[in-house]
Amino acid sequence: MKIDIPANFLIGAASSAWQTEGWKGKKDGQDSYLDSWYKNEPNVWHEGYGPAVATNFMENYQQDVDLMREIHLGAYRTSINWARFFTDHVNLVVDEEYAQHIDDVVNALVEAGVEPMLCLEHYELPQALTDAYDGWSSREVVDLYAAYAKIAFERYGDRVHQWFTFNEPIVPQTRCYLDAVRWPHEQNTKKWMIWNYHKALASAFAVKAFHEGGYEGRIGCVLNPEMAYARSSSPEDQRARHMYDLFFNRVFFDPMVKGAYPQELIGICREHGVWVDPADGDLEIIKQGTVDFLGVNQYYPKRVRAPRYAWNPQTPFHPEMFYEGFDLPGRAMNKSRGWEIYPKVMYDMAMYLKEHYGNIPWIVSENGMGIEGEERFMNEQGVVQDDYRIEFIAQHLRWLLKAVEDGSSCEGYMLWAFTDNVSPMNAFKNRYGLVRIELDEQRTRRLKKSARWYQSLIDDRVLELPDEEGAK
Ligand code: BGP
Repeated sequence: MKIDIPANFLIGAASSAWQTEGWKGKKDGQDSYLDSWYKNEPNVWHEGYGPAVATNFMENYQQDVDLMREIHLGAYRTSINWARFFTDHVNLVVDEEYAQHIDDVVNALVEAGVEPMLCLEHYELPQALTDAYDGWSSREVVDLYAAYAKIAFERYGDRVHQWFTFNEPIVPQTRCYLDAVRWPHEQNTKKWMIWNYHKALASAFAVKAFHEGGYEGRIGCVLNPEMAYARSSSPEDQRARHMYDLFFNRVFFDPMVKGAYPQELIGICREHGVWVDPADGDLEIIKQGTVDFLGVNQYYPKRVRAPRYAWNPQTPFHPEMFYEGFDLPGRAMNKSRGWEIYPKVMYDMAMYLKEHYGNIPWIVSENGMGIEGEERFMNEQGVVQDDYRIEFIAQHLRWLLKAVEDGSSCEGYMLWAFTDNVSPMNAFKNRYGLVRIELDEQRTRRLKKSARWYQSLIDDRVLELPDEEGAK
């Protein structure tokens, strides 16, 4: 079976600053949240690898850009490392050396014909702002972020025309303050909600500033909605799905796309003492600062059922009160990552956006497959024969293209990731890249088989699937 890829459908790849850069040239006071976590809890990072060296993108970026050029990549998203962008985060003194590095990366991409996309925060909250204000707990950080956004637009806006305010803004506080599974292991559901809220507000300020500045292009946010599926058609399981969607998807979709929080969310949060009291005028900013488009990171389905046990009143309030995870028997799995593989998630998310969010323009900003021990699949020339990745991308793209055919306004697909890079805790355990990174001193790069296949997709604009798959 052959499927045509529309001529204007973007095919790119993504990464982030902290997962690639390494610490070369980093100055005192420039630790991000990730750097602090790595320093404070090194034992949970796979084989001790972490952000310290990463892929040494600081020194090796040109090699990556050359490889992007070689496979005709359409676009590359990375982030500005907010923690490194200033030498003084409170008085906003720009680190010219680091800012120049971003200039160099952007210029190299433009020169190579690869569209640069920049994200203002991919978990790189400066530790200095946590020390001074407890991070997003404080309204001050919203203002400092808004000021940072303006400086970034002013500096790079002439060459960068697609911006993202955050990558997965819900994630750090969910892991740290809701589930408390990550350093600093502080459980505080109200703080989780305050961080969600301040980030939505900060995003709105940045969007407004971008529009008011009259820059060319558009601005959105990269979200990680989890397409939620109920175990069964029972009203109880359906309600569990609804609640999961409300607390983890709509909590960002609604303010960012519709400009207001769902009343139901506000009501339940109030009931449990975890709602936030917005400052005067803030809700108006959220209303005015809705995004132009969305990036959607999509890896796996979230399956839920109604909870089987009554909530323990001694346990702090958690939305899990309303749902329980459910493992579908027989599901396909990526065992390296522990994530279910269900390519139809792309189609269902596309239809969800079409139905509930006015078919806002969007791209798949991340999708991909992290596999452990990829050296097993190297041929004699040292090229990883990652047929499983090709199959994974093909199946997901197939559903996405079907959604486009059915009227979804999805405009592109960006693979996570261009090169192998550092995952939170898993470090280099699971490899995601089209490009293999050796953990030698140079961090040697080599294209995998999937990179050449990706190139053929870009060049021929045809997705070919084995016939038996097409018949399924
Ligand atoms: C997304 C993040 C990425 C990346 C990816 C893969 O949630 O935006 O930064 O890490 O997931 O997940 P992981 O690295 O945990 O395997």
